[in-house]
This record gives sequence, structure tokens and C-alpha cells, in this order.
Amino acid sequence: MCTDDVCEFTLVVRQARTMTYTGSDGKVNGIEILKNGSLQDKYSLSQGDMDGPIVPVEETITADGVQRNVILVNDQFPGPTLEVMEGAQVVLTVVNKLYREATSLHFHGMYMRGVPYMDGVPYVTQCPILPMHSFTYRFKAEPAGTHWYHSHTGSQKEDGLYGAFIVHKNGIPTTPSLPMFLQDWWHDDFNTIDVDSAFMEHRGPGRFYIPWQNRGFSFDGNELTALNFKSALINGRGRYNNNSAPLTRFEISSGETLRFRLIHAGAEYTFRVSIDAHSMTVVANDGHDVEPVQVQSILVFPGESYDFEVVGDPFNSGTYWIRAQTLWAGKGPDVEPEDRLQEVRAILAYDNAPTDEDPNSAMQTCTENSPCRVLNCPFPAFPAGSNMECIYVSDLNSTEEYSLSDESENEEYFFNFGYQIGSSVNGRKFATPKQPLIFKAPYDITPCEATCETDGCTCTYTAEIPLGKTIRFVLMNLGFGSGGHHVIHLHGYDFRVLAMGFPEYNETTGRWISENADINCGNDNKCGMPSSWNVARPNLNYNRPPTRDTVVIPSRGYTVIEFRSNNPGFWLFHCHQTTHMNEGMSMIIAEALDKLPALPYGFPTCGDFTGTEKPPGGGSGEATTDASKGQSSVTLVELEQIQLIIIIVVSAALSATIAVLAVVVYNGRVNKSKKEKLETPPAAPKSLEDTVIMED
Ligand SMILES: [Cu+2]
Repeated sequence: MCTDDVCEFTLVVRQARTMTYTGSDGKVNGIEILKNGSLQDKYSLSQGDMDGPIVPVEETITADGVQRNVILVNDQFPGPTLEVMEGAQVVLTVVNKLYREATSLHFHGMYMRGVPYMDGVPYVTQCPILPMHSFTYRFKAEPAGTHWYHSHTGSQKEDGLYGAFIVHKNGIPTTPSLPMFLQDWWHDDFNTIDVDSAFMEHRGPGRFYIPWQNRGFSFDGNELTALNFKSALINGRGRYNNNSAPLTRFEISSGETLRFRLIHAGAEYTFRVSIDAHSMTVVANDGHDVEPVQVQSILVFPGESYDFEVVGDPFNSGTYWIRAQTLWAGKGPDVEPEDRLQEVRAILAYDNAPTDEDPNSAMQTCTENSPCRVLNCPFPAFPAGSNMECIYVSDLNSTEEYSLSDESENEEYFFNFGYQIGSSVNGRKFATPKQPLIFKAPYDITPCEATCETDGCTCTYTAEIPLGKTIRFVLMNLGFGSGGHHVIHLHGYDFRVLAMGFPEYNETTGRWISENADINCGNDNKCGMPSSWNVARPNLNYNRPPTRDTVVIPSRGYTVIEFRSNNPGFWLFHCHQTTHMNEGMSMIIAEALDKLPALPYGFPTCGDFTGTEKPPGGGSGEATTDASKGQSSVTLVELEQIQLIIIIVVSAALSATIAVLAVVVYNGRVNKSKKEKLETPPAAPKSLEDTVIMED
């Protein structure tokens, strides 16, 4: 843990293979898992040496026991846990040693106040960090709590590019805590799945695409994801098909209170986490303290975090299963029952428990007299007779007061997250800008035309908000494009959760019947814009509502959030379910554009690979090789010649792809939900140099 005022870190990002081992002779061999769980060098096995070298588990990345690519951070998966004190200045250099891909790092939950260009979103707040280049993030660690860092480029997070970022409160002694990362896991790189997905613009062959009728559904009649479940990991470990791969083990002593920092770093599947024979006391969500609530399990969506405490029972000994199960209940919208347990496990081990045996503990039973409490239901209730009681996140109480500001000072916005034209917000699929927005006008974006309101479209959807107001977002999941729960993350902020609305449902089965009727979102049932409250606004809870940075919108329902605008910048606002985000369920909250801080001297520009020609469409992508720019925080990592050749070839291919994809930039206005608008690009394109403000 760094307790200094300035904390410096270097994170080296590189690709590796799971289930391989580099011997003392430098040779890389595959690994076989023996029945007793030990790992043996495959080469020695192939030589008939059945007692050949046993590979220490800490010297390999086993994942779920199947060999595939993985991204390591400082040779670790998950990446190292970084711990700093609140208010510390963080200086963190990312060294990109991925041969084929650019990258960027987002610090999930950090405000980045005054430094919106450190938020890590490519083409919004910075240029991507090219292979063999590095970039240094500099920001203040605030707010305190459980946070995490992850790649915000492509789907690298899903392949391992993430880790915990813990900010400790000043003046409060730190107690032992353990990150617990959840992740769904496939046996291909996730970008292979993306490329192969029928959802993406390029429409691949759809190897991973499952028709609607065959997808996994939860009992409430909502689709989980279009991707078949394959496997899952807790802190980077799991077992595929009940093999004997090593699992993550958490040590606890009798009488000890252990704090877990549970974070869902995965892509698609929601997990319900429980520990056999132990209750969990939830003390924080998304890093923000709540009044303690004792539950038997927590539903965790991608991007969310929960801190919970477990007490080591003096009467317990040995080992217990920690279980994370998906919400799978059956196939298709009619939820045809199918017996498929989708689960990953870890181990809670008391002192002196045997290390070579699996627990034989049983899952908690929930009875009428002693029902199980489940935190974060995205549906109104579990089926009758399941003896499970829902606690919604909107029921949690923050430890900090919140008061209603003058209602006339409020600005209210309605955003519908759904599949009206595929994953989109208010009927708009997000088009990534071609130059980072943080470079300011002229913006190189795909403007939203007026027809987006009715027809839907792909564009750089942006809503501007003013500074110094109370901003209320009504997050909807309504209309014919609803049908799955979404989990929405706002960059640069945390917010209070004031209300959640659910659909009408069948109390016996728990299945939805009709969508929530509180909101009028137009006659066409597309729920694009504009929307309004149908009757009076529902009761909003101002009695210490919970503070979060990521929140679920129940399918066929809504969630109301509120925050005070105090952070000029371009903030990405998106669903954290990867296939949804990558298909376009994403938008920009642009705040106080006249008050954006100047970019630091020498802030890296993107360039266009060719160095001479302007890109098609007369955009603003001039190459920036001007030495007068002075010191840049990008540096070229020393290269072997062969690596350089690979990069040049890949760059050329990328450049060609970009040229093909480049869209004519319209001079039309940016379409948005409120009265203000982004500056209209001037008729004559300016060079990029003019858009970067240099500080003396
Ligand atoms: Cu979503």
C-alpha cells in the first residue's frame, strides 16, 4: 500500500497463454492437470515421465484449466491491487506491450475532477496508446472506497486487463480486505466473439450468435445475454467441466471479521454470490458506505461492486464453498426449463484446513421461517415458495445525508436504454468520434440527425448538461426494445439512487406481465424521445439514498438517479454489459464545455499513420510530427526490429481499415436532448494543432 502524497505505479500490459509454464531452461511447455489437482509439465508426461516436474501453481496462469490467450498486467491475472490514500496524487504509467492492439486505462469510480482527459476512453478523452508505447495517467485519488482499473479499449477487460484500485479513507485504520473479482470466461479472445457476433456493424458469420428462442432467460422472463455460458472465474480461477484446476482460496480465522471487495469485471452474466454456512454483511456499494445490511446472497452485475464482511465463526472449521451462480432458469422467452448449473466456486478456508481437499459444505437452504435475503434484485420478487426476499439497491441507506435542492434548479433528462435498433440509447447507437472530443471543436463526430427521433440511427449521441445544477436522469428500460436488465455506468461521477420502478408481475412465477406505467414515452412504443412522467412523478427517496457509480435498470422499468454537476468534461455513459456497449448502448454527457480545463503541455495527439495526406472527408486528422510540441508523455518502448516490422504492418492494415470505414462528416448540427448543443464544426476544417491548447 502506498501511504505517500504521490504514488507512482507502472503497469506493463502484455499477452500470454494460460496453462503454460516456462521451465528453468527457458522452454515453454503446456500443462496438464492431474486428477489430484497438481499441475504437470506436458512435455515430461509425453516422455513417459509420469512423476515429471510438478509446476508450482503460482508459476502459471491456470484460469479454468483450458489453454487460451490472456492479458496480464505486470505478469498477473487479475492485475495487481493498487492501494492509495484518499487525495493522493497518482502517477501511473501504462506500458502497452500488446503486439496487435492499442489500449487505454479507465479508473472506474474516480472523479478525474479537473483532469477529464485522464478518464481513459479512446477517442473521447485521449488517443489510444499504441502497441509498444506508454502513457502516464496523473490524477487525484478521489473518492475513497473500492474501485478498479480496466481497459476501456475493445474488449481487453474481458481478456484480463483489470485490477483493484483501493482508495483508503484518511484517519481510519485499514482493516484486512480481499478483492474478489467475478468474471465470465470463454475459450476465445472476447474480441473474436465480438468480430464473430451478428450484433456488430460488420455482421460476422455469427458463430457465437444464439437465436432469441435459444438464449438463456431468467425466471422473470428476461434474456440474460446472446452468448452461451461457457465458464467463469473468481480472481482468475475456475474449473471448466468440473476439471481439477486450482480454485481461489480465501483464508479466515475464527472470530476474525474479513472484508471482501466483490467486483464484477466480466462481460455478460450476472452472478448471485453466496457462501455456504455464512451470512454476508454488506457495508458499501460501488465503494460508497451504506448502513450495514445482512444478506445471504448478492446479485452482482458487470461493473458493480459490493463490500461485505464475513465473520469467522468460532464453531466453524475446515473449508466452505463460495458460490457464484448465473440467473439462468431456462431457454427462450417462455423459459423452457433446462437443467444447467452455471456456476463458479472459490473456497473459504479456516486455519489449519487441509489444502488438498475440496469443501463438502452444502448450499444454504432458504425456508419459510428463515428466508434468504438477496441484495440487488432487478425484478420485483423471486417466485412464490422460493423463500427468497429481495432487497433492492434503492432500499439501501447511505451513511451520508442528501437533501432535496430547490426543484426549480433541477434539470431532468429521460434516457431509454434498449434494443429498438439493436443496443442503443434513445434509439441511437453510439458512433465513436474520430478525434478525441477532449481536443475540443472542431469535433470530428457523426452528428445525430433529426430523423434519429423516429427512425433510429448510428451517431455520436451527446447530451449537454450545465455546471452547478442538480441533474436528474430517469433511466428507462421501456418500449418494444426492452427485454433484458441493463447496468449503467456514468464516468466522472457518483450519483444517488432515488427510485426504481418495476413491471407488473405474476406473484406465483415471478414472471413479468406488463411494463411499468409511470412514464409516457411516446405513442409509437419506441420510447425514443421525448418522454415524460405519465402522472405525477413517483416518490423520490431523499432519506440518505445510496451513492453509486453503476446501477441496474430493471427490464420494463426505470431507475432515477441524481447528482450535482461540478465536473466539466466529456463523460461516457454506457451499459457495462460488453456486447451491449460494443454494439452501441453508450453516449456522452458533455458538461460545461466552456469551462473545460486546458490539455497539458504535450498531450499526445492521434496522428493518422500516413503522415502526409488528409483523411477522406476533409476531417481534422493532420499528422502531428511537429517537434515544436515539445516533450510528450508518450514514449516508444525499445523494440526488437522484428516487433517494429509487425507494428508497421499492423498499422498499415489499421490505417487501411480506417480509410474504408471513414464516413463523410456532415456539417449538420449535433442532435441532443436539451436546448444547448455542441459547437457546429466550421466550414473550413482546421488542423488538429489548432485544437490543442498548450499551457506555458
Ligand atoms: Cu445492457
